[in-house]
This record gives sequence, C-alpha cells and structure tokens, in this order.
Amino acid sequence: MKLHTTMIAALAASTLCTGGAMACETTLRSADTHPDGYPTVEAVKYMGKQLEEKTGGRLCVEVFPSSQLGEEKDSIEQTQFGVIDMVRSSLGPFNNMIPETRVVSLPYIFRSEEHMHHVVDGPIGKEIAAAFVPNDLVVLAYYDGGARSFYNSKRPVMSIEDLKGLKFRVMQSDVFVDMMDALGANATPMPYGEVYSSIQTGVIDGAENNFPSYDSSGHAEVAKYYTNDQHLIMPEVLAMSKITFDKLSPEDQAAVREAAKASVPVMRDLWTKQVAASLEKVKAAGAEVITDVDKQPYIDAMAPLYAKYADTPELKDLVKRIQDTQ
Ligand code: GTR
Repeated sequence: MKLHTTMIAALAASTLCTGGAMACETTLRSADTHPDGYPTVEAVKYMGKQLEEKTGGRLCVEVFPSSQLGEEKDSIEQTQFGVIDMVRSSLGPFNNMIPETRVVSLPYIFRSEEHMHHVVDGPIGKEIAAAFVPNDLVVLAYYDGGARSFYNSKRPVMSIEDLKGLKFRVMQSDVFVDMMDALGANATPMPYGEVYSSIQTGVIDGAENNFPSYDSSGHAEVAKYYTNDQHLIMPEVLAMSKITFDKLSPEDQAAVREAAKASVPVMRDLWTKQVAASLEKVKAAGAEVITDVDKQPYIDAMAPLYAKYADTPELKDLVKRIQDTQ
C-alpha cells in the first residue's frame, strides 16, 4: 500500500513532541470522529493524563477530535501504518477486515448494555482483541456505543413496514447493508461526516445512531423522527498502532494498557450521563422520539444476517458463547 503525501506529513508531525503545556518526550496522537466534550474524547484525554502520570511525563496523548485526522476508516488505516498512534472507533468500520467484529456487530446480539459489558470485560473481549493484532492494531479498551436506532426526516416509523422504501446511511460495513435489506429499506454506506448534508439535501432520508451522536452531529435538526428500536448495541474500541506499541518498552506498554483500563469506568459514567442529557436536548429541540417499539419483528428479521456472518463453526460458537453470557 502506498502512503499518501498527507500521511507522510502527518508522520513527520507525529515524531515531533507537541505535548501541550507539558514537555513530553513522546506525544501519542489519537483520532476521534466526535467533538471535544463527547464521552469518548474525554475518556481518551483521561487515559492520556493517567499515562503521563504513570510514565513521569515521558508519554502523553493528544486527542484530535471532530475527524481532524480524517474520517474513521481513513484514521484506522493510518493507525495501521503508524501514522496516527491511536484511534477510537466504532467496530463497524473494522467489519470488512476482522470477521470476529462482525459477530459483535450483529443486530440484537447483545440483550442490553450490561450484557455487552459482561462479554467485552471477559475472555471473549480478549479473543476479539487478539483478532486485531494481525491487522497491526492493539485494542487497549472497549468503550460504549450505547444503542443505535433509526431516525429519518420523512415520517414516524411505528413498525418495520414504515421503514420500507426509506434510504438510510449506514456505516461502511456489509453487515449493515444487509441489515437494511433485511428490513426492506435501502442502505447507503458513507462516512459519518457526510450524513448531515446528505439528509439535508435529500440524498438520504435518515441514518441510525445512539442519542449522543444523534445530538452532537446535529442530525436531530434534519431528521426529527427517531424510533428507539435499539437494533445495535455494539462496543467501540480504543486501539493503538502495533507499530507504535512495539516501539514502547514493556514497562511503557503496561502503563499504556493500565491507563486505558482506568479510562473505561470513566467512559461508562460519562456515557450514561450523556445519553440522558442528549435525549432531553433532542426532545427539547423538537425531535419526536418513539419509545413504544415492539422489537420482536426486528429481531426476527435479522435471522439471515446470523446465518451469513456466523458462517464458520468458530464464529457460530462465538455467537453462542455471547448469547450464553449472563
Ligand atoms: C458513533 C460512533 C462513531 C462512528 C459513528 C458513525 O456512534 O461512536 O465511532 O462510528 O457512530 O455512525 O459513523
């Protein structure tokens, strides 16, 4: 693969110590699609502070919010190359690369966020993290992505029938294209940053996301019908470039892992508060949130995806072990 000029420029910049107020020996650059103040951004900042303390200021983290380093898929690629040191991302953009991430991206695989926590905090979380390593990425932490639901600019969606014919943006993953097919709607995979204007100009009718993203992205302004079907409870990751990770001493690698681990409860706490705050905010701004949703027809419609994406004995077993986790 070829390095773009911009990537080379970024690589040069990353070797310089920016370090903010503190003089840091090495500043790790971390990408996030979300704006400053969003729980994921604040959690990575917290991780950075912990790391700085643990290493006596040798290692620092600088978070670049609002897709400053590129859209999620590009940031992931640059992290694989070691151009960016860390990326915080949903698992969706990893789906076409890492089969295990497809399983945890299957609609309704998790019964609740608590169920998801139990899975990622245990041996299955480690197993999925291990699948990132051959792709030059080291998973440092699982973060929350809440529950994703559909929203659109056209009409209140009271049942699956109302989704038919509507065009929804999905993350760039085949799993979600198939999800929309299974629901009788149309999928348009595109980067997050293009969604607002695409809804506004009518290129698409809507998208799907959790309340904090629906709020912070401004999508609630252009697509006011939100149906809380919660089709996707899926984890997000904070991942480090294996190239960066391998350059660190074993002590520093341990410090990085510990700092990331310490950021998880902070993230979860910020997340819960943000979900409640965003829900209030979008409602106050005129969004119509439909909460009385019969999930069963949605769950039933997803059967073909399970057959397609859990297509080896190992992946089938992974699905079963996730479902069996209490
Ligand atoms: C958000 C997620 C982001 C990004 C975005 C999207 O919920 O936190 O990482 O994946 O959704 O839909 O692209």
